[in-house]
Amino acid sequence: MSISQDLFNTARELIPGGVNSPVRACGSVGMHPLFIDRANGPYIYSQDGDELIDYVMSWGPMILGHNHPGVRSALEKAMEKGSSFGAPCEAEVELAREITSALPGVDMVRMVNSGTEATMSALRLARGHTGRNKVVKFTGCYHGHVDAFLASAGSGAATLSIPGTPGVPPEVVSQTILADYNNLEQVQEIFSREGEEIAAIFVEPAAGNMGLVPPEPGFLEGLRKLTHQYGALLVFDEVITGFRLSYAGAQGHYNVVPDLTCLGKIIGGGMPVGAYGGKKEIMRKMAPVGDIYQAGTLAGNPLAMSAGIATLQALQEMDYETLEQKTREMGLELKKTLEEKGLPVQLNQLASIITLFFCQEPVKDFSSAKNSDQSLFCKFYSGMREQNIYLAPSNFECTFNSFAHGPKEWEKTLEAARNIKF
Ligand code: KE4
Repeated sequence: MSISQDLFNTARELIPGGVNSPVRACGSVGMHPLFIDRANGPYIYSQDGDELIDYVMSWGPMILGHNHPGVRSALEKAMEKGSSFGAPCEAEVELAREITSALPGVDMVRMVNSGTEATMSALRLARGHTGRNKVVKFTGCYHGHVDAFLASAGSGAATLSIPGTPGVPPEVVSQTILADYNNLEQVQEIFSREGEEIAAIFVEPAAGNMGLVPPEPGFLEGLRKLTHQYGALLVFDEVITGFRLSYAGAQGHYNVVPDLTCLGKIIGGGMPVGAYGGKKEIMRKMAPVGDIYQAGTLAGNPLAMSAGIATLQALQEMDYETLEQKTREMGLELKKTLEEKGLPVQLNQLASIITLFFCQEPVKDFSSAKNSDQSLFCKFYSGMREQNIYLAPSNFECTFNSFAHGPKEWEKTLEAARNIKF
């Protein structure tokens, strides 16, 4: 038995499913998880001593690569001064300045400890600011495990929702309206019906939780126009896309400015950080200036701030366009390699993100993403992992490239795909 399998057996006695986040259990690909000892650059090293090329990259934060020297030394320096003060520190101001300087829609920002906290707080703020309770979200988009967003389509999309998981009372999701991603007409119909009651639209400006699904031309612009027209807020969940699609996030990439932005992942450089921000007149509704409450013991933690600052400062020097071009080339080569094996393959690629779907039709929303043949995906996943290429263990996640990956890793990745026997 491998060390990872042994650890997993022990972990399952102590931690639900043996993991601290469900997707890590590798349930949907029918394999046990690898327990990771360390990581460096584009590589992770399992407890079993295997070196793997990593395209999970901690689900997005590690865009610079693992164990980046600048991030590590910033953490080491910060650690010498202590780990938490429970009082304001300069690093919080510095990271707030980096974020507000980078994102067109963020003049003021509040730090929290996860993407979930960011979206939960932004939802409360949107409701408090507008005095409205209804919220629109899209099937297949994930905004963290916030009760109001753990909703399933009720009698059908574009109607009020039912709980998507036990433990969420029906009344909590009764104000959540689900629509289909990229279906602007459907959202227009929702707003013509109840737009005056809608506090906000929450949207991943490029969806990353049904696999990668970019917005169709005009979709984001249409949501912006609708929310302006009805006095609702447009909230971009940029937990994945922030500082990934460009240094100005998706809002800079698509030139659509939301009222509120949720962040996580990259802004923490691998440490637990989330944030939400927006226009000052909205953000000032938050306590202690305003009366909408949100708080957090470790929000703005000096270690996490130092890792975030070092990450964003390093990213300012990086060439996003070249990484995007290399990612596109790799995606197209993978698609070609798999198609030569007679497989139906759709490639969605945007910036340094790709997802391969095993289906005939283009993937533009959750229902078309679900057409991807999961048995082919599992074969692809296991075939790549057996050759030490580490992909996300779900077809509804993203493959993340990084500034640490190079020709050697990309060639090994393509070679591994060529070797798989389907
Ligand atoms: P966290 O609470 O996990 O930091 O962030 C929640 C979140 C919010 N918004 C978006 C667009 C997200 O993708 C996420 C979290 N992403 C998942 C993977 N797609 C995290 C992996 C996991 O759940 O273990």
